[in-house]
Amino acid sequence: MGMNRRNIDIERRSRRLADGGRGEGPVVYWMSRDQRVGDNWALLLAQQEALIRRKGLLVVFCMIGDYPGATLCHYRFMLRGLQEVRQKLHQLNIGFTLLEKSPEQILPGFLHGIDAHLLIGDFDPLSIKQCWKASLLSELTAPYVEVDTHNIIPAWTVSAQKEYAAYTIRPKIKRLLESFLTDIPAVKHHPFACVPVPATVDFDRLVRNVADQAPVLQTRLPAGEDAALQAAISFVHDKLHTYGALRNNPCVDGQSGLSPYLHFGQLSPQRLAWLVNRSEVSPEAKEPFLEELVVRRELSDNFCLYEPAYDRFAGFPDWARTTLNQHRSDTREYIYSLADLEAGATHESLWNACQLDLVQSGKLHGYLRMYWAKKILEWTVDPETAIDYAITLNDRYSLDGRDPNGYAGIAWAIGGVHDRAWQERPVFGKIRYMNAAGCRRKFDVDGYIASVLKRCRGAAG
Ligand code: FAD
Ligand code: FO1
Repeated sequence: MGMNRRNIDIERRSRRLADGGRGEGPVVYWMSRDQRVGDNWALLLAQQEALIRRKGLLVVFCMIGDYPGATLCHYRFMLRGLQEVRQKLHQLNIGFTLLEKSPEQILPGFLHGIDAHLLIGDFDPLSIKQCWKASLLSELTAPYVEVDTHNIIPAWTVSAQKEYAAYTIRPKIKRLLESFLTDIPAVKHHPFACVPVPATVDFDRLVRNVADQAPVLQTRLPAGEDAALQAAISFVHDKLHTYGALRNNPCVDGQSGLSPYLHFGQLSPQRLAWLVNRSEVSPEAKEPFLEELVVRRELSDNFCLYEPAYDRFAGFPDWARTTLNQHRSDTREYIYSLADLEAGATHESLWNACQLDLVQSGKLHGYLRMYWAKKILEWTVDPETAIDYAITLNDRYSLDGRDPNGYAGIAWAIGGVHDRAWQERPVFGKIRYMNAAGCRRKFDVDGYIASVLKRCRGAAG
Protein backbone atom coordinates (compact mmCIF):
# COMPACT_ATOMS: atom_id res chain seq x y z
CA MET A 1 0.00 0.00 0.00
CA GLY A 2 1.56 3.31 -1.10
CA MET A 3 2.13 6.00 1.50
CA ASN A 4 -0.76 8.14 0.27
CA ARG A 5 -3.21 5.20 0.25
CA ARG A 6 -2.03 4.35 3.78
CA ASN A 7 -2.42 7.97 4.90
CA ILE A 8 -5.96 8.19 3.50
CA ASP A 9 -6.96 4.94 5.20
CA ILE A 10 -5.59 6.21 8.51
CA GLU A 11 -6.87 9.77 8.36
CA ARG A 12 -10.48 9.06 7.39
CA ARG A 13 -11.01 7.27 10.71
CA SER A 14 -10.01 10.39 12.66
CA ARG A 15 -11.54 13.74 13.54
CA ARG A 16 -9.79 16.77 15.04
CA LEU A 17 -11.21 17.71 18.44
CA ALA A 18 -8.97 20.69 19.19
CA ASP A 19 -6.25 22.75 17.59
CA GLY A 20 -3.34 23.92 19.68
CA GLY A 21 0.37 24.56 19.76
CA ARG A 22 2.49 21.56 18.73
CA GLY A 23 5.25 21.11 21.31
CA GLU A 24 8.78 19.86 20.67
CA GLY A 25 8.19 16.62 22.57
CA PRO A 26 6.82 13.25 21.38
CA VAL A 27 3.50 12.46 19.73
CA VAL A 28 1.29 10.87 22.43
CA TYR A 29 -1.40 8.20 21.92
CA TRP A 30 -3.64 8.13 25.00
CA MET A 31 -4.79 4.50 24.79
CA SER A 32 -8.05 3.63 26.51
CA ARG A 33 -10.59 1.55 24.62
CA ASP A 34 -8.38 -0.15 22.06
CA GLN A 35 -5.74 -1.89 24.11
CA ARG A 36 -3.62 -3.43 21.33
CA VAL A 37 -0.60 -2.66 19.17
CA GLY A 38 -1.69 -4.53 16.05
CA ASP A 39 -4.60 -3.33 13.90
CA ASN A 40 -4.89 -0.07 15.85
CA TRP A 41 -5.67 2.95 13.64
CA ALA A 42 -5.08 5.39 16.51
CA LEU A 43 -1.52 4.10 16.97
CA LEU A 44 -1.00 4.16 13.19
CA LEU A 45 -2.07 7.82 13.00
CA ALA A 46 0.14 8.73 15.96
CA GLN A 47 3.10 7.03 14.30
CA GLN A 48 2.37 8.68 10.93
CA GLU A 49 2.44 12.13 12.57
CA ALA A 50 5.60 11.28 14.51
CA LEU A 51 7.36 10.05 11.35
CA ILE A 52 6.45 13.16 9.34
CA ARG A 53 7.61 15.45 12.18
CA ARG A 54 10.61 13.24 13.09
CA LYS A 55 9.36 12.92 16.69
CA GLY A 56 9.38 10.19 19.34
CA LEU A 57 6.17 8.22 19.93
CA LEU A 58 4.70 7.55 23.39
CA VAL A 59 1.63 5.50 24.41
CA VAL A 60 0.00 6.47 27.72
CA PHE A 61 -2.67 4.49 29.61
CA CYS A 62 -4.42 6.22 32.54
CA MET A 63 -5.64 3.58 34.98
CA ILE A 64 -8.26 4.40 37.58
CA GLY A 65 -8.84 1.93 40.41
CA ASP A 66 -12.58 2.43 40.59
CA TYR A 67 -13.77 2.06 37.00
CA PRO A 68 -17.59 1.84 37.30
CA GLY A 69 -18.68 -1.78 37.81
CA ALA A 70 -15.21 -3.24 37.40
CA THR A 71 -13.87 -5.95 39.71
CA LEU A 72 -10.41 -7.46 40.18
CA CYS A 73 -11.25 -10.15 37.59
CA HIS A 74 -11.65 -7.41 34.96
CA TYR A 75 -8.49 -5.59 36.00
CA ARG A 76 -6.52 -8.84 35.89
CA PHE A 77 -7.63 -9.50 32.30
CA MET A 78 -7.00 -5.90 31.26
CA LEU A 79 -3.60 -5.55 32.92
CA ARG A 80 -2.31 -8.80 31.43
CA GLY A 81 -3.29 -7.40 28.05
CA LEU A 82 -1.52 -4.13 28.78
CA GLN A 83 1.65 -5.99 29.80
CA GLU A 84 1.74 -7.46 26.30
CA VAL A 85 1.12 -4.00 24.79
CA ARG A 86 4.07 -2.59 26.74
CA GLN A 87 6.35 -5.40 25.59
CA LYS A 88 5.38 -5.10 21.90
CA LEU A 89 5.81 -1.31 21.97
CA HIS A 90 9.25 -1.66 23.54
CA GLN A 91 10.33 -3.90 20.67
CA LEU A 92 9.14 -1.20 18.25
CA ASN A 93 11.10 1.57 20.04
CA ILE A 94 7.80 3.15 21.09
CA GLY A 95 7.40 4.39 24.68
CA PHE A 96 4.69 3.14 27.06
CA THR A 97 3.73 4.49 30.44
CA LEU A 98 0.86 3.62 32.77
CA LEU A 99 -0.36 6.52 34.90
CA GLU A 100 -2.42 5.59 37.95
CA LYS A 101 -4.75 8.57 37.83
CA SER A 102 -7.87 9.68 36.05
CA PRO A 103 -6.98 11.21 32.67
CA GLU A 104 -8.59 14.58 33.32
CA GLN A 105 -6.49 14.94 36.47
CA ILE A 106 -3.13 13.82 35.19
CA LEU A 107 -3.00 14.16 31.39
CA PRO A 108 -2.94 17.97 30.94
CA GLY A 109 -0.01 18.36 33.34
CA PHE A 110 1.76 15.27 32.02
CA LEU A 111 1.48 16.40 28.38
CA HIS A 112 2.62 19.90 29.30
CA GLY A 113 5.57 18.47 31.21
CA ILE A 114 6.85 16.53 28.19
CA ASP A 115 5.90 19.36 25.78
CA ALA A 116 3.77 16.91 23.76
CA HIS A 117 3.68 17.53 20.01
CA LEU A 118 0.14 16.16 19.50
CA LEU A 119 -2.44 14.06 21.40
CA ILE A 120 -4.24 11.15 19.72
CA GLY A 121 -7.14 9.47 21.56
CA ASP A 122 -9.33 6.45 20.72
CA PHE A 123 -13.12 6.80 20.44
CA ASP A 124 -15.52 5.52 23.07
CA PRO A 125 -19.19 6.63 23.30
CA LEU A 126 -19.62 5.87 27.03
CA SER A 127 -20.38 8.80 29.29
CA ILE A 128 -17.31 8.31 31.50
CA LYS A 129 -15.13 8.72 28.40
CA GLN A 130 -17.14 11.72 27.18
CA CYS A 131 -16.53 13.36 30.57
CA TRP A 132 -12.81 12.62 30.45
CA LYS A 133 -12.64 14.04 26.92
CA ALA A 134 -14.61 17.21 27.75
CA SER A 135 -12.45 18.09 30.73
CA LEU A 136 -9.28 17.37 28.75
CA LEU A 137 -10.42 19.70 25.98
CA SER A 138 -10.85 22.53 28.48
CA GLU A 139 -7.24 22.24 29.69
CA LEU A 140 -5.16 20.94 26.79
CA THR A 141 -2.67 23.10 24.95
CA ALA A 142 -1.56 20.53 22.33
CA PRO A 143 -3.76 19.62 19.33
CA TYR A 144 -6.11 16.64 20.04
CA VAL A 145 -7.30 14.17 17.38
CA GLU A 146 -9.73 11.29 18.00
CA VAL A 147 -9.69 8.00 16.07
CA ASP A 148 -12.50 5.44 15.98
CA THR A 149 -10.52 2.22 15.81
CA HIS A 150 -13.23 0.17 17.52
CA ASN A 151 -15.75 0.31 14.66
CA ILE A 152 -15.03 -0.64 11.07
CA ILE A 153 -16.79 2.53 9.94
CA PRO A 154 -16.36 5.43 12.39
CA ALA A 155 -19.55 5.89 14.44
CA TRP A 156 -19.87 9.54 13.38
CA THR A 157 -19.49 8.55 9.68
CA VAL A 158 -22.18 5.82 9.79
CA SER A 159 -24.82 8.20 11.09
CA ALA A 160 -25.17 11.65 12.64
CA GLN A 161 -28.22 10.60 14.66
CA LYS A 162 -29.62 7.93 16.99
CA GLU A 163 -30.77 5.06 14.76
CA TYR A 164 -34.15 3.43 15.43
CA ALA A 165 -33.22 -0.20 14.84
CA ALA A 166 -30.91 -2.57 12.97
CA TYR A 167 -33.00 -2.15 9.80
CA THR A 168 -32.35 1.61 9.73
CA ILE A 169 -28.60 1.47 10.33
CA ARG A 170 -27.90 -1.65 8.22
CA PRO A 171 -28.18 0.09 4.79
CA LYS A 172 -25.97 2.94 6.04
CA ILE A 173 -23.32 0.43 7.10
CA LYS A 174 -23.64 -1.77 4.00
CA ARG A 175 -23.14 1.25 1.74
CA LEU A 176 -19.78 2.08 3.36
CA LEU A 177 -18.55 -1.35 4.46
CA GLU A 178 -16.89 -2.30 1.16
CA SER A 179 -14.65 0.75 1.24
CA PHE A 180 -13.82 0.61 4.98
CA LEU A 181 -13.33 -3.13 5.40
CA THR A 182 -9.72 -3.09 4.26
CA ASP A 183 -6.61 -4.85 5.49
CA ILE A 184 -4.82 -2.93 8.25
CA PRO A 185 -1.15 -1.92 7.87
CA ALA A 186 1.40 -2.90 10.52
CA VAL A 187 3.05 -0.45 12.90
CA LYS A 188 6.67 0.19 11.91
CA HIS A 189 9.76 0.11 14.08
CA HIS A 190 10.01 3.73 15.19
CA PRO A 191 13.24 5.48 14.15
CA PHE A 192 13.01 8.42 16.58
CA ALA A 193 13.62 7.71 20.27
CA CYS A 194 11.16 8.88 22.87
CA VAL A 195 12.58 10.53 25.98
CA PRO A 196 12.31 7.96 28.79
CA VAL A 197 9.33 8.78 31.01
CA PRO A 198 9.86 8.05 34.71
CA ALA A 199 7.56 5.08 35.53
CA THR A 200 5.12 6.24 38.18
CA VAL A 201 4.09 2.69 39.05
CA ASP A 202 5.79 -0.71 39.30
CA PHE A 203 3.58 -2.20 36.60
CA ASP A 204 4.63 -5.83 37.05
CA ARG A 205 4.08 -5.69 40.81
CA LEU A 206 0.62 -4.18 40.20
CA VAL A 207 -0.26 -7.01 37.79
CA ARG A 208 0.97 -9.65 40.27
CA ASN A 209 -1.00 -8.12 43.15
CA VAL A 210 -4.23 -7.97 41.16
CA ALA A 211 -3.73 -11.49 39.80
CA ASP A 212 -3.11 -12.87 43.31
CA GLN A 213 -6.20 -11.21 44.79
CA ALA A 214 -8.71 -11.72 41.95
CA PRO A 215 -11.00 -14.77 42.31
CA VAL A 216 -10.38 -17.48 39.72
CA LEU A 217 -13.00 -17.64 36.96
CA GLN A 218 -13.95 -20.88 35.25
CA THR A 219 -13.40 -19.52 31.77
CA ARG A 220 -9.66 -18.86 32.25
CA LEU A 221 -9.58 -17.04 28.91
CA PRO A 222 -5.91 -16.18 28.18
CA ALA A 223 -5.67 -12.36 27.96
CA GLY A 224 -3.78 -10.27 25.42
CA GLU A 225 -3.79 -9.54 21.71
CA ASP A 226 -1.78 -12.62 20.64
CA ALA A 227 -4.25 -14.97 22.38
CA ALA A 228 -7.15 -12.87 21.02
CA LEU A 229 -5.95 -13.20 17.42
CA GLN A 230 -5.37 -16.93 17.88
CA ALA A 231 -8.90 -17.34 19.25
CA ALA A 232 -10.30 -15.35 16.30
CA ILE A 233 -8.43 -17.49 13.75
CA SER A 234 -9.60 -20.70 15.47
CA PHE A 235 -13.21 -19.51 15.53
CA VAL A 236 -13.17 -18.62 11.82
CA HIS A 237 -11.53 -21.92 10.95
CA ASP A 238 -13.49 -24.26 13.21
CA LYS A 239 -16.85 -22.70 14.16
CA LEU A 240 -17.88 -19.96 11.71
CA HIS A 241 -19.55 -22.40 9.32
CA THR A 242 -21.93 -23.67 12.04
CA TYR A 243 -22.47 -20.32 13.79
CA GLY A 244 -25.82 -19.58 12.14
CA ALA A 245 -27.30 -22.94 13.16
CA LEU A 246 -25.81 -23.25 16.64
CA ARG A 247 -25.51 -19.70 17.98
CA ASN A 248 -28.85 -19.70 19.83
CA ASN A 249 -28.28 -22.98 21.63
CA PRO A 250 -26.63 -22.46 25.05
CA CYS A 251 -25.97 -26.22 25.30
CA VAL A 252 -23.40 -26.16 22.52
CA ASP A 253 -20.31 -24.01 22.16
CA GLY A 254 -21.59 -22.34 18.99
CA GLN A 255 -20.72 -18.68 19.59
CA SER A 256 -17.26 -17.15 19.14
CA GLY A 257 -16.56 -16.35 22.82
CA LEU A 258 -14.59 -13.32 21.56
CA SER A 259 -16.52 -10.55 23.40
CA PRO A 260 -13.98 -10.00 26.24
CA TYR A 261 -11.25 -9.51 23.64
CA LEU A 262 -13.43 -7.10 21.68
CA HIS A 263 -14.55 -5.26 24.83
CA PHE A 264 -11.01 -4.56 26.05
CA GLY A 265 -9.88 -3.78 22.52
CA GLN A 266 -7.40 -6.67 22.49
CA LEU A 267 -8.94 -7.78 19.18
CA SER A 268 -9.82 -5.46 16.30
CA PRO A 269 -13.38 -6.01 14.99
CA GLN A 270 -12.07 -4.99 11.58
CA ARG A 271 -9.40 -7.70 11.67
CA LEU A 272 -12.03 -10.25 12.72
CA ALA A 273 -14.42 -9.17 9.94
CA TRP A 274 -11.49 -9.24 7.49
CA LEU A 275 -10.65 -12.84 8.52
CA VAL A 276 -14.32 -13.82 8.16
CA ASN A 277 -14.55 -12.26 4.70
CA ARG A 278 -11.36 -13.99 3.55
CA SER A 279 -12.41 -17.41 4.86
CA GLU A 280 -13.68 -19.99 2.37
CA VAL A 281 -16.93 -20.39 4.34
CA SER A 282 -20.09 -19.79 2.30
CA PRO A 283 -21.55 -16.25 2.22
CA GLU A 284 -24.75 -17.54 3.89
CA ALA A 285 -22.68 -18.85 6.80
CA LYS A 286 -20.76 -15.56 7.13
CA GLU A 287 -23.88 -13.39 7.12
CA PRO A 288 -25.35 -14.13 10.57
CA PHE A 289 -21.96 -13.57 12.23
CA LEU A 290 -21.22 -10.32 10.37
CA GLU A 291 -24.75 -9.12 11.22
CA GLU A 292 -23.88 -9.42 14.92
CA LEU A 293 -20.24 -8.31 14.74
CA VAL A 294 -20.82 -5.33 12.44
CA VAL A 295 -24.47 -4.24 12.42
CA ARG A 296 -25.50 -5.04 16.03
CA ARG A 297 -22.20 -3.94 17.53
CA GLU A 298 -22.03 -0.66 15.61
CA LEU A 299 -25.72 -0.08 16.40
CA SER A 300 -24.82 -0.32 20.11
CA ASP A 301 -22.11 2.31 19.74
CA ASN A 302 -24.58 4.49 17.81
CA PHE A 303 -27.11 4.14 20.68
CA CYS A 304 -24.59 5.06 23.40
CA LEU A 305 -23.13 7.91 21.35
CA TYR A 306 -26.44 9.64 20.59
CA GLU A 307 -28.58 8.62 23.59
CA PRO A 308 -27.19 10.19 26.82
CA ALA A 309 -29.71 8.11 28.83
CA TYR A 310 -28.47 4.82 27.33
CA ASP A 311 -28.46 3.25 30.82
CA ARG A 312 -31.77 4.68 32.09
CA PHE A 313 -35.55 4.45 31.57
CA ALA A 314 -35.48 7.86 29.82
CA GLY A 315 -33.44 6.28 27.02
CA PHE A 316 -36.27 3.92 26.01
CA PRO A 317 -38.36 4.83 22.92
CA ASP A 318 -41.68 6.66 23.50
CA TRP A 319 -43.88 3.62 22.79
CA ALA A 320 -41.94 1.58 25.36
CA ARG A 321 -42.05 4.23 28.09
CA THR A 322 -45.78 4.66 27.47
CA THR A 323 -46.59 0.95 27.68
CA LEU A 324 -44.36 0.37 30.72
CA ASN A 325 -45.97 3.37 32.46
CA GLN A 326 -49.43 1.96 31.77
CA HIS A 327 -48.42 -1.28 33.51
CA ARG A 328 -46.55 0.19 36.48
CA SER A 329 -49.28 -0.76 38.92
CA ASP A 330 -49.77 -4.32 37.60
CA THR A 331 -49.33 -6.94 40.32
CA ARG A 332 -45.86 -8.49 40.31
CA GLU A 333 -46.30 -12.16 41.27
CA TYR A 334 -42.67 -12.26 42.46
CA ILE A 335 -40.45 -9.43 43.69
CA TYR A 336 -36.73 -10.02 44.24
CA SER A 337 -34.07 -7.79 45.78
CA LEU A 338 -30.68 -7.24 44.16
CA ALA A 339 -29.21 -9.65 46.73
CA ASP A 340 -31.80 -12.35 45.84
CA LEU A 341 -30.99 -11.99 42.15
CA GLU A 342 -27.23 -11.83 42.71
CA ALA A 343 -27.44 -15.08 44.71
CA GLY A 344 -29.56 -16.75 42.03
CA ALA A 345 -32.21 -17.31 44.71
CA THR A 346 -35.44 -17.04 42.71
CA HIS A 347 -38.26 -19.55 42.19
CA GLU A 348 -37.09 -20.36 38.66
CA SER A 349 -34.27 -22.94 38.28
CA LEU A 350 -33.34 -21.84 34.75
CA TRP A 351 -32.81 -18.23 35.84
CA ASN A 352 -30.84 -19.35 38.90
CA ALA A 353 -28.59 -21.49 36.68
CA CYS A 354 -27.98 -18.49 34.39
CA GLN A 355 -26.96 -16.32 37.34
CA LEU A 356 -24.70 -19.06 38.75
CA ASP A 357 -23.13 -19.50 35.31
CA LEU A 358 -22.57 -15.73 35.00
CA VAL A 359 -20.95 -15.46 38.44
CA GLN A 360 -18.78 -18.58 38.15
CA SER A 361 -17.61 -18.20 34.56
CA GLY A 362 -17.85 -14.44 34.01
CA LYS A 363 -20.00 -15.09 30.95
CA LEU A 364 -23.62 -15.82 30.02
CA HIS A 365 -24.63 -17.16 26.61
CA GLY A 366 -26.12 -14.52 24.31
CA TYR A 367 -29.52 -16.23 24.02
CA LEU A 368 -29.88 -16.65 27.79
CA ARG A 369 -28.87 -13.02 28.36
CA MET A 370 -32.13 -11.92 26.76
CA TYR A 371 -34.24 -14.21 28.96
CA TRP A 372 -32.09 -13.33 32.04
CA ALA A 373 -32.67 -9.57 31.66
CA LYS A 374 -36.38 -9.87 30.82
CA LYS A 375 -37.07 -11.83 34.00
CA ILE A 376 -35.49 -8.97 35.99
CA LEU A 377 -38.15 -6.66 34.48
CA GLU A 378 -40.85 -9.16 35.57
CA TRP A 379 -39.54 -9.70 39.11
CA THR A 380 -38.78 -6.11 40.27
CA VAL A 381 -41.05 -3.29 41.44
CA ASP A 382 -40.59 -1.06 38.38
CA PRO A 383 -38.60 -0.71 35.13
CA GLU A 384 -36.11 1.74 36.68
CA THR A 385 -35.17 -0.82 39.31
CA ALA A 386 -35.01 -3.51 36.66
CA ILE A 387 -32.52 -1.69 34.41
CA ASP A 388 -30.46 -0.67 37.44
CA TYR A 389 -30.21 -4.28 38.72
CA ALA A 390 -29.55 -5.75 35.26
CA ILE A 391 -26.71 -3.31 34.57
CA THR A 392 -25.25 -3.76 38.05
CA LEU A 393 -25.13 -7.56 37.76
CA ASN A 394 -24.05 -7.61 34.11
CA ASP A 395 -21.22 -5.11 34.67
CA ARG A 396 -20.10 -6.71 37.96
CA TYR A 397 -19.93 -10.32 36.74
CA SER A 398 -19.53 -10.38 32.97
CA LEU A 399 -15.96 -10.15 31.64
CA ASP A 400 -17.36 -8.32 28.59
CA GLY A 401 -19.50 -6.01 30.76
CA ARG A 402 -19.27 -2.18 31.04
CA ASP A 403 -19.65 -2.08 27.27
CA PRO A 404 -22.00 -0.27 24.84
CA ASN A 405 -23.20 -3.73 23.71
CA GLY A 406 -24.35 -4.38 27.27
CA TYR A 407 -26.19 -1.10 27.75
CA ALA A 408 -27.89 -1.53 24.37
CA GLY A 409 -28.61 -5.21 25.06
CA ILE A 410 -30.22 -4.48 28.42
CA ALA A 411 -32.17 -1.51 27.00
CA TRP A 412 -33.40 -3.84 24.22
CA ALA A 413 -34.49 -6.54 26.69
CA ILE A 414 -36.17 -4.27 29.25
CA GLY A 415 -37.02 -1.12 27.27
CA GLY A 416 -37.70 -2.26 23.71
CA VAL A 417 -34.76 -0.28 22.31
CA HIS A 418 -34.13 -1.32 18.67
CA ASP A 419 -37.18 -3.63 18.97
CA ARG A 420 -40.89 -3.26 18.13
CA ALA A 421 -44.13 -3.54 20.13
CA TRP A 422 -45.49 -7.07 20.76
CA GLN A 423 -48.69 -8.62 22.11
CA GLU A 424 -49.64 -6.67 25.27
CA ARG A 425 -49.48 -8.48 28.64
CA PRO A 426 -49.21 -7.64 32.39
CA VAL A 427 -46.06 -5.90 33.63
CA PHE A 428 -44.33 -6.07 30.19
CA GLY A 429 -47.01 -4.16 28.32
CA LYS A 430 -45.95 -4.44 24.68
CA ILE A 431 -42.26 -5.22 25.48
CA ARG A 432 -41.26 -8.55 23.90
CA TYR A 433 -41.84 -11.36 26.41
CA MET A 434 -39.61 -14.40 27.05
CA ASN A 435 -39.93 -17.22 29.59
CA ALA A 436 -38.55 -20.63 30.52
CA ALA A 437 -41.29 -22.42 28.54
CA GLY A 438 -40.16 -20.55 25.44
CA CYS A 439 -36.58 -21.60 26.17
CA ARG A 440 -37.69 -25.22 26.51
CA ARG A 441 -39.06 -25.06 22.97
CA LYS A 442 -35.66 -23.85 21.76
CA PHE A 443 -33.08 -25.99 23.60
CA ASP A 444 -32.54 -28.63 26.33
CA VAL A 445 -33.13 -26.48 29.42
CA ASP A 446 -32.61 -29.36 31.86
CA GLY A 447 -29.37 -30.26 30.12
CA TYR A 448 -28.14 -26.68 30.45
CA ILE A 449 -29.07 -26.49 34.16
CA ALA A 450 -27.39 -29.84 34.86
CA SER A 451 -24.21 -28.77 33.05
CA VAL A 452 -24.01 -25.52 35.04
CA LEU A 453 -24.58 -27.26 38.39
CA LYS A 454 -22.00 -29.94 37.56
CA ARG A 455 -19.43 -27.37 36.44
CA CYS A 456 -20.07 -25.08 39.40
CA ARG A 457 -20.24 -27.86 42.01
CA GLY A 458 -16.85 -28.94 40.67
CA ALA A 459 -15.58 -25.38 41.15
CA ALA A 460 -17.13 -25.20 44.64
CA GLY A 461 -15.07 -28.34 45.22
P1 FAD B 1 -20.97 -13.90 19.18
O1 FAD B 1 -22.38 -14.31 18.95
O2 FAD B 1 -19.86 -14.81 18.81
O3 FAD B 1 -20.80 -12.48 18.46
C1 FAD B 1 -19.51 -11.98 18.15
C2 FAD B 1 -19.46 -10.51 18.54
O4 FAD B 1 -20.50 -9.78 17.91
C3 FAD B 1 -19.68 -10.28 20.03
O5 FAD B 1 -18.50 -10.45 20.77
C4 FAD B 1 -20.15 -8.84 20.05
O6 FAD B 1 -19.08 -7.94 19.95
C5 FAD B 1 -21.00 -8.78 18.80
N1 FAD B 1 -22.38 -9.07 19.16
C6 FAD B 1 -23.00 -10.28 19.19
N2 FAD B 1 -24.30 -10.14 19.55
C7 FAD B 1 -24.48 -8.81 19.78
C8 FAD B 1 -25.59 -8.01 20.19
N3 FAD B 1 -26.78 -8.55 20.44
N4 FAD B 1 -25.42 -6.68 20.34
C9 FAD B 1 -24.21 -6.12 20.09
N5 FAD B 1 -23.11 -6.80 19.69
C10 FAD B 1 -23.26 -8.14 19.54
N6 FAD B 1 -22.26 -7.88 24.68
C11 FAD B 1 -21.08 -7.42 25.25
O7 FAD B 1 -20.05 -7.33 24.54
N7 FAD B 1 -21.03 -7.01 26.56
C12 FAD B 1 -22.12 -7.08 27.37
O8 FAD B 1 -22.06 -6.70 28.55
C13 FAD B 1 -23.36 -7.57 26.82
N8 FAD B 1 -24.49 -7.60 27.61
C14 FAD B 1 -25.67 -8.01 27.04
C15 FAD B 1 -26.83 -8.01 27.85
C16 FAD B 1 -28.06 -8.39 27.31
C17 FAD B 1 -29.28 -8.36 28.18
C18 FAD B 1 -28.14 -8.79 25.94
C19 FAD B 1 -29.46 -9.19 25.34
C20 FAD B 1 -26.99 -8.80 25.13
C21 FAD B 1 -25.75 -8.40 25.67
N9 FAD B 1 -24.56 -8.39 24.89
C22 FAD B 1 -23.39 -7.94 25.44
C23 FAD B 1 -24.60 -8.71 23.44
C24 FAD B 1 -24.30 -10.21 23.13
O9 FAD B 1 -25.13 -11.01 23.91
C25 FAD B 1 -22.84 -10.52 23.42
O10 FAD B 1 -22.02 -9.64 22.67
C26 FAD B 1 -22.45 -11.94 23.01
O11 FAD B 1 -23.24 -12.88 23.64
C27 FAD B 1 -20.98 -12.14 23.37
O12 FAD B 1 -20.61 -13.48 23.16
P2 FAD B 1 -19.79 -13.89 21.82
O13 FAD B 1 -18.60 -12.99 21.63
O14 FAD B 1 -19.55 -15.36 21.88
O15 FAD B 1 -20.87 -13.51 20.74
N1 FO1 C 1 -10.23 2.50 30.50
C1 FO1 C 1 -9.25 3.38 30.91
O1 FO1 C 1 -8.85 4.24 30.12
N2 FO1 C 1 -8.70 3.31 32.16
C2 FO1 C 1 -9.07 2.37 33.06
O2 FO1 C 1 -8.55 2.33 34.18
C3 FO1 C 1 -10.07 1.41 32.66
C4 FO1 C 1 -10.46 0.38 33.53
C5 FO1 C 1 -11.44 -0.55 33.07
C6 FO1 C 1 -11.83 -1.64 33.88
C7 FO1 C 1 -12.77 -2.54 33.41
C8 FO1 C 1 -13.33 -2.38 32.14
O3 FO1 C 1 -14.24 -3.26 31.66
C9 FO1 C 1 -12.95 -1.30 31.31
C10 FO1 C 1 -12.01 -0.40 31.78
N3 FO1 C 1 -11.62 0.68 30.97
C11 FO1 C 1 -10.63 1.53 31.37
C12 FO1 C 1 -12.40 1.03 29.76
C13 FO1 C 1 -12.18 0.07 28.63
O4 FO1 C 1 -10.88 0.24 28.22
C14 FO1 C 1 -13.16 0.36 27.50
O5 FO1 C 1 -12.75 1.57 26.93
C15 FO1 C 1 -14.62 0.53 27.82
O6 FO1 C 1 -15.00 -0.20 28.89
C16 FO1 C 1 -15.45 0.10 26.60
O7 FO1 C 1 -16.22 1.11 26.13
